[in-house]
Amino acid sequence: MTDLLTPVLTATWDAERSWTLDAYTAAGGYDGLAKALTMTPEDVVTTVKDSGLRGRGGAGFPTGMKWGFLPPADPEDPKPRYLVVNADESEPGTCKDIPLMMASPHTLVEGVIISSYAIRAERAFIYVRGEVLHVVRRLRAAVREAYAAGHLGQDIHGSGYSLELVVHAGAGAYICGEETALLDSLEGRRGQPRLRPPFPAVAGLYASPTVINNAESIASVPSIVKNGSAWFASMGTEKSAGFGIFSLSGHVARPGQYEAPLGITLRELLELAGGVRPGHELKFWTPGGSSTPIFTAEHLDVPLDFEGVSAAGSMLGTRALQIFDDTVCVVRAVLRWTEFYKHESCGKCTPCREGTYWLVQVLERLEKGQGSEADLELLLDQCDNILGRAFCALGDGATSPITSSITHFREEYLAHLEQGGCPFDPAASTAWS
Ligand code: L3W
Repeated sequence: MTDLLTPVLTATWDAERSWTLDAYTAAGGYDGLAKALTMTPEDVVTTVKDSGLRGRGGAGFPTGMKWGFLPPADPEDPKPRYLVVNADESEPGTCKDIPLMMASPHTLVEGVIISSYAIRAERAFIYVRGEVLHVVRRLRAAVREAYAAGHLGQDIHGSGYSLELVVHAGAGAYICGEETALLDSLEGRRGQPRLRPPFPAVAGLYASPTVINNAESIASVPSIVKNGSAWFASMGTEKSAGFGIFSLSGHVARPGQYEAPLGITLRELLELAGGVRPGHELKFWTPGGSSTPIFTAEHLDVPLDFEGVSAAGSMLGTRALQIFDDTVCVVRAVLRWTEFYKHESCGKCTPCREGTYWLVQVLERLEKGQGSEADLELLLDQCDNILGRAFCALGDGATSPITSSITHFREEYLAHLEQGGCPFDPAASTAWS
């Protein structure tokens, strides 16, 4: 089964002091940069385009195409170009970028340098979630090492290309993972989403052309440049090329990060991860974090690529596979997620700010068995009034677990009403038997 794994980003995570420049260089690190600097920036963009790499932050937008949206330099109105890495990993269940940056920060730093060279940016930022101070420290140490080795700064390796890289810590707000809220936060303002268009590629940081990509996307670039676009495209599926980190958490024997080609199934991943906890059965799971409609045991063989998951009614998202066994009350799990969205709503738009508040009110009474069957229709109506009407994806994301859980587990919602309370023992889901 382990032949299903494709360790590239994770290849050196178990090496001694894997986060240091010495360990990274010993494993062939910065070879991609050396090669990129022999290519033209346009050729690097073409390589990434041809590889088929799609954004690893949730939306799956083609990375090379996004880079290609930058307007051509205008001599009449010269503006700097920026690269911004979205490392504000905060989605419930999503836990791939933080281990990547802890175990192998130079993979990201090298990716930043190559990507900035490709788009002709001379200043780049890594925006890290505020709560993870250990990650901020580790990244800053890696950036210092990269400067000292001449990988960053003026005239990198005599190429004539210069880049300054800043690691910026956010203040711990989920909304700052939304790309335009992140840019506002980076500019020193309260993080709230901006209206798009204009997209950041046209008017981003300080109203200048900006490429903003997820940390895993940028960390994938060095291996693509080093090994070629055909190598990357030979993995995964035709439309979802390459590999990705699948994060298994919850009721699974060996939770953790499994790097595999897109298109792998949960059934295969569960075999690698030792299965669901002994004596229990898979009840429901998220394919890509809490913003993606939940799946059930019926979906074990859905190919985990962008098209496969969409065709089955959800989203690949961040490949955060949260596994829940038969001891878990789906209503309680959905209520917890919804409380998160209510807490994290930035308040800018009414459907999300008011809607998430009301979703929690109704879910709370249903979970306590105090509502009525009409509350299910009320919940669906509330979701309908948020979906597509919120300013950014946070509102839509809040509705996904609710609508999908009612589709798959309506009977369980009704059981709460019939019994006048939750039929599940919360202690059973946390005890590992
Ligand atoms: C230029 C155009 N650029 C699109 C760019 C756009 C962005 C990218 C994707 O949300 C999803 C969300 C979460 N010209 C363009 C263009 N772009 N058209 O393409 O844009 P979009 O709007 O499809 O997605 P998004 O706003 O980036 C991301 C879902 O991911 N998600 C989130 C997980 C959480 C994290 C985290 O913890 N950090 O990422 C999970 O499913 O719900 O749907 O760059 O500018 N014409």
